[in-house]
Amino acid sequence: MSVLFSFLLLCLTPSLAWGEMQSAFEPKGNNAAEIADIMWVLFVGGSLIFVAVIILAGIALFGTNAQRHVLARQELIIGGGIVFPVVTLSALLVYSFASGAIHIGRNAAPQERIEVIGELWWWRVRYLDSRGNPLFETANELRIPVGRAIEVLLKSGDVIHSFWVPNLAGKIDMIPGHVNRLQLHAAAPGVYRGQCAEYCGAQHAKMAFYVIAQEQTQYDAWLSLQAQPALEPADPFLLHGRQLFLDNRCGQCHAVRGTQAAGQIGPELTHVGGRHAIAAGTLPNNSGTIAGWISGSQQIKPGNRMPSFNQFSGEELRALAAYLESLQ
Ligand code: HEC
Ligand SMILES: [Cu+2]
Repeated sequence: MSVLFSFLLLCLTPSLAWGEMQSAFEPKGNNAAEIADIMWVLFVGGSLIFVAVIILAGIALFGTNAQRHVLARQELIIGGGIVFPVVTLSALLVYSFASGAIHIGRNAAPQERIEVIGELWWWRVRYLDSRGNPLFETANELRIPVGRAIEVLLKSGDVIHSFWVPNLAGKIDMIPGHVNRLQLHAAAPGVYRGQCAEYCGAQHAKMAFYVIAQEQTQYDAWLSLQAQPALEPADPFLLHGRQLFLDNRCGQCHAVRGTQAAGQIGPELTHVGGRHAIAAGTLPNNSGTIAGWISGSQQIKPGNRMPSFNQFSGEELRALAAYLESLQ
């Protein structure tokens, strides 16, 4: 009974995990599609064999004497007990290794390289030129052009993290002192959620990010915008916000290119207003959530490296948040 129950549960699991957001069952790129194929072959093959074994066990327990004699024949025992598992398991091994090798070998010459460094508990992202020198830095978001292979260099600044965007690729650990490589390929434009997949401390669950796949022209426009320094605010309210940012030592931890703020401890904020989310996928990005984060970051993500700043008046907080939101 319990065997049957666990089998039913097993059949249900994929359907529970089905969904629009962040799912390995809905591949949207070459590598993810290959992984999904391997998974289905193993799952369906395993299920068929499981059913066959249960039927044989049923015959052995409840069959007539004649049926049981058939089961006890030496050919069946050697064939079903030795030859079949050896052949099937070897074939599956070769199949999954071969697919894995294709998956690494294909797209062998990536045109774009992005470095992603796991931090407690967010993602430092650096776009690199063809010689591997950084073009600019951003955080918690990767933009990639649709249909092209992007190589992601994965590192860690502290503990082991793991980089996983289920709709686009497999999961690879980010290990301190070591560089792992992963190919990202998106077949269609979209916003794909990723998640740290290796427990890395108290706020591990709030260490997510987004991969935004765009058509080449939009992507190129984004790239050239990111390389620019921050916009000079025209509005006095935004200028006040910038002054507050500079006067309250936000720049000790954050960089805003084009200002004196050049801190390296926290995410780079030069174009923070254009990102999909803040605090590593924890909150949507708008002036309200930015204000909430500044005044209550320790309530939202306890233990993270940014202190809560509760010295600001409502007006000051609004100006500060509006300034950051304006950094598109
Ligand atoms: C001691 C270092 C430190 C100081 C000082 C600091 N921050 Fe932060 N800040 C961080 C860290 C670290 C994060 C990332 C936290 C996380 O997501 O886990 C962060 C995240 C943020 C984010 C979200 C960025 C994103 O893309 O996710 C904003 C906005 C921000 N800080 C604004 C400010 C402002 C405004 C000030 C000054 C009032 C400030 N910070 C002062 C360290 C600091
Ligand atoms: Cu992590």
